[in-house]
This record gives sequence, C-alpha cells and structure tokens, in this order.
Amino acid sequence: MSSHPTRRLFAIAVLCAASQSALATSRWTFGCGSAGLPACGGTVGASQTYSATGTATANTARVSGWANTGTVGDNSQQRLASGSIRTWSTGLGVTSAGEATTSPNHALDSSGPDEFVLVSFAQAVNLTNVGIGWFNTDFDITVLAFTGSGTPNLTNNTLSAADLAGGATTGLINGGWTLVGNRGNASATSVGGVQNYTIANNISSSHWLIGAYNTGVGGTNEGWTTGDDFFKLLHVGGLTTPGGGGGGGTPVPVPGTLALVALGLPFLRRRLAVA
Ligand SMILES: [Ca+2]
Ligand SMILES: [Ca+2]
Ligand SMILES: [Ca+2]
Repeated sequence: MSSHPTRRLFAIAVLCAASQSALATSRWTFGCGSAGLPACGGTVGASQTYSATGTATANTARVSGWANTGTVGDNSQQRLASGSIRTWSTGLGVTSAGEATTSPNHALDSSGPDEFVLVSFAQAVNLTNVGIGWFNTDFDITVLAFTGSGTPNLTNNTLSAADLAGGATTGLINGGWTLVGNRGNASATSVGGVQNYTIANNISSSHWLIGAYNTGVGGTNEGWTTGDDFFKLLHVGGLTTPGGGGGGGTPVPVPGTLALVALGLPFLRRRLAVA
C-alpha cells in the first residue's frame, strides 16, 4: 500500500520541525545578583563564566574585557590589554586602565580607550544575536570572529586590520580575526527595553569580539555614526555547532531542515503529478 501525498507531506513537516528544534539557538545572558552570578554593580574582575538558556545549555561562555591600553607596539599604537568587567541587571560594561568608573564610561564604550568584550565558548558557536540592555545616546557596534588557528592572542594585537610598521605586533585581521560586521544603532530592534541586533553570518567559532564601533578594523559603513558609543552587553545568542572546539572558525554546514526539504520535494512533486 502506497502512502498518500498528504501523509507524506505531513511526515516531512514533522521531520522539518524536529530538525528546526535541534537548530534552535541558545542565549547567554550576562546578568548579576542571582545564584552563581556576581553582585549587581560590583566589579567582577578580568572574566566571568556564564551558562546558556535554550538548547545546548552545557556550552558555557567565558567573558573578558579588553581595550587598547597595553604597551606601545608598532607605529605608536598600543596593544590590547585586559580590563575589568562589571555587571548590572542591564548587562556588563568594561572599565579599561585609567578610565573613570562613573556613568557613562562604566559601560562598554569608545570614549578614550576603545573597548571590546571577548566571548569564548566551550564549544564553537555561530553567533547571530547581540542584545544591548543599556546605552547612552549612541551604541554602534563592531563584531569579529576568530577564524585563525589555535587560540587568539589579543595581547599581541593592535586595533588595526593590517600589521603596522615595526613588526612587533599583529593587526586583528592579520591575527586571525574576521570582521563580521559594523552595525549602526538605527538597525537594532527594541524589544522590551532591550536593543537587539541580528548579525547574519555563517561563521562557527569559539571566540567572538563585540565592541563599541571601531574604524580601525575596516569594513563598510552599515549605518554607524561618529559619536562615542556607550552600552552594556546584556546577552548574545547563537547556534552551538557540532564538533566545535577551542579553535578558529569554519563555515556553518547547510541546515538540516533545508537538506530534508531538498530531499523531500522531488518525491512530493512526483507523487502529486500522478495523484
Ligand atoms: Ca568603559
Ligand atoms: Ca573607554
Ligand atoms: Ca557612534
């Protein structure tokens, strides 16, 4: 007995739904004040590890703060150096060396030293969402993914794409980082007081940099404006990708849903043609 095309379509829809569920993204919220998290408003230190909600909850994210406050490397540019992170219910900020701890410099900002947050996942992630829980006037962002080999060495990098004259440092892009995008705050969508960016890309990596918008790493104008940016990073979201380890990025494979549809449609067309 052959199956009816409608039942076959239903079966494929169920398979697609199951596949979509497996592809659902996780969210890592950089909160405070609850069990296992730092006190709200207190300085955390150099890094903090957070668990995920949604799927792949075992994949933790270690977050650390960075700014161009290191020793002078090449061509009068300073290397990146670790800063302190501090969390509030609206997200985390970075206090870089010598910076005021009062608002708005308590946030992640491009006033004075240019600040970034390094998010290092236990397993590689295709990071596609960034949530901003607080901002002051302007919150343009720059996002990079590590696609080099091994683990990144930010203390040898400057905020430049190429290497500078002198040979003692490596630009971020030459150092294995790929610019995923510069986003202007006009492109964010406000949901419940949180400003959400969608960063469409097909990179899978264990290491992501999210910073106040920075012209040093190149890229095209995607709506950013020149005023200093101040914001708190509340959460990131993405898909934990199979087999991801501590290394650099790889292209994300074709989603299972699309593969199932591609397999099922020719069969359906044949069934419907003879029905
Ligand atoms: Ca700051
Ligand atoms: Ca700053
Ligand atoms: Ca700006």
